[in-house]
Amino acid sequence: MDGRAKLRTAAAGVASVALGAGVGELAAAWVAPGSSPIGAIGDAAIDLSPAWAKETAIAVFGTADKLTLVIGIGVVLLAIAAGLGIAEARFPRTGALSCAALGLIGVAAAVSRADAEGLAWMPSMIAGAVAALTIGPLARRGRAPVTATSGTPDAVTRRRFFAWAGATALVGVAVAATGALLQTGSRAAIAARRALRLPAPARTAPPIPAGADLDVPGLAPLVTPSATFYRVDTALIVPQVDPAHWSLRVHGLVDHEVVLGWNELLALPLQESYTTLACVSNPVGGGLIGNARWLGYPIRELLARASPHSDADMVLSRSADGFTASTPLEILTDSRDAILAVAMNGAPLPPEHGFPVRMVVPGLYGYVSATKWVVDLDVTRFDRATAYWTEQGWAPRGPIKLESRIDVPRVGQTVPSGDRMIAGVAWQQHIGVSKVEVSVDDGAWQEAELAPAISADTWVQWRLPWHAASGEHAIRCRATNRAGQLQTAREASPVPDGATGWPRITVHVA
Ligand SMILES: Nc1nc2c(c(=O)[nH]1)N[C@H]1C(S)=C(S)[C@@H](COP(=O)(O)O)O[C@H]1N2
Ligand SMILES: [Mo]
Repeated sequence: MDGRAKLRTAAAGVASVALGAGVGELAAAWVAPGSSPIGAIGDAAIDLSPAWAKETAIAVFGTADKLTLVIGIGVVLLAIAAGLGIAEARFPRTGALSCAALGLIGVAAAVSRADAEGLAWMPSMIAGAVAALTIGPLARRGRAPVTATSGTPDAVTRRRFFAWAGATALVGVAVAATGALLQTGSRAAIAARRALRLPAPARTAPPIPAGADLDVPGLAPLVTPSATFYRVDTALIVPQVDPAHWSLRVHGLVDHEVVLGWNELLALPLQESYTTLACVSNPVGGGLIGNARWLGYPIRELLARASPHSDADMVLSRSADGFTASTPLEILTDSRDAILAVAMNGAPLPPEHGFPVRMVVPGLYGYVSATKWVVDLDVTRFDRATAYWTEQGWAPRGPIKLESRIDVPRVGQTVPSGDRMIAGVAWQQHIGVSKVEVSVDDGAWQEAELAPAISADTWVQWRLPWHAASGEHAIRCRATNRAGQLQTAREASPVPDGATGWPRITVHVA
């Protein structure tokens, strides 16, 4: 390759990487605003660089240190990209593979963050893939077209190459700018969440009773880690609410309208409690349920300030993205731990679980109570207002039904014969579970060992030793609540107010 061909293939590399990085930034704005490729690599660079380097950077660049870092990363990346373009033209695929590797570095940087989103890997993965797919064809165009007579590309093919490379780079810059613009809204929210120091609870959660976690391998842990907690909402893009601009308005059928700001909320006496959330869409045996330790302020106290009128019977909560839930007023004003939660399992709410503030109400399915990114409480009446899912045919009120689940053995699992354990969970929040029974192969119901509950607002674990003989076996379970009611055997689908039926699994014993 002559010098000019080298220049063109270098330009091909720069254009491809610009396109990849641009698409990656756009993808980040869409699926994981805390994990943009450049941002993730920049944060990793900050974490990995020695203290003196950070101090020098701050001393030299002051508050522009982050911008300088981003520009620096950009320059280094483009220099690498130029080299990759030349390499790709010489040794086809080396540039493409290196682009993919660059993407993987971004993925590693993004997923290793303490607060990585579930899709944190995606933006850098997409960036690497786009650059890898673009660099080959573009580098070929930069290098190959030569005329027979002079041995160099004629003016037309040269122009055509630069048109292609220029368009690629331009599209890259345009999508990067769009992505960066779309991320500006999230940036303040992400920064605020990272900087937040949670206040100490005025009342801590009761200690978990000894033996509440049976520690059976394969059994759902008693407290669900936030990273694996189920997520259900109507938001395609996770709303990014900056707490500095957050407020909650309580209005409607009240004597006094109340507006609560973020700092005011944090200054109130906050309480910790364990509550098991469940989704009405959870089928029998399903995983749309999780138990966490929440920190928040009792909604009851806030409503007392507003002083609801005697004809009010419902609170329509609304989120920043327009979701609504209808919660019976009496449930929000009785003694249960219905709270405006700011923390989950000891950390600020993850953005996808409602940062900065969500509702948590023991005993009700999420669709009528657990509003994430909550900004408005309208005190109203069931005959005057309807919530999001009620308009889609779901019940206006959603008390959680008594249910149980078999976690061990897993559905369809093959287990070795011998002494095994059957284990699972059971729940009816705010009422509590008093008994779980198990039947193997339609035999007599045997009472399982029930672990102590954290509270009536949480699920409980249970287990039963089982001597497994080889062959196919069917296992069923059923719970009884603390009011003495047996879980119904009647099978109902989730619509309109929650699934029922006894869980049944079949296992193969070898
Ligand atoms: N803003 C908002 N809040 C919402 C929803 C939603 O779609 N939007 N879904 C609700 C439903 S149906 C459930 S089951 C719970 C789930 O909470 P999680 O995603 O934190 O597990 O959130 C509730 N809160
Ligand atoms: Mo739900």
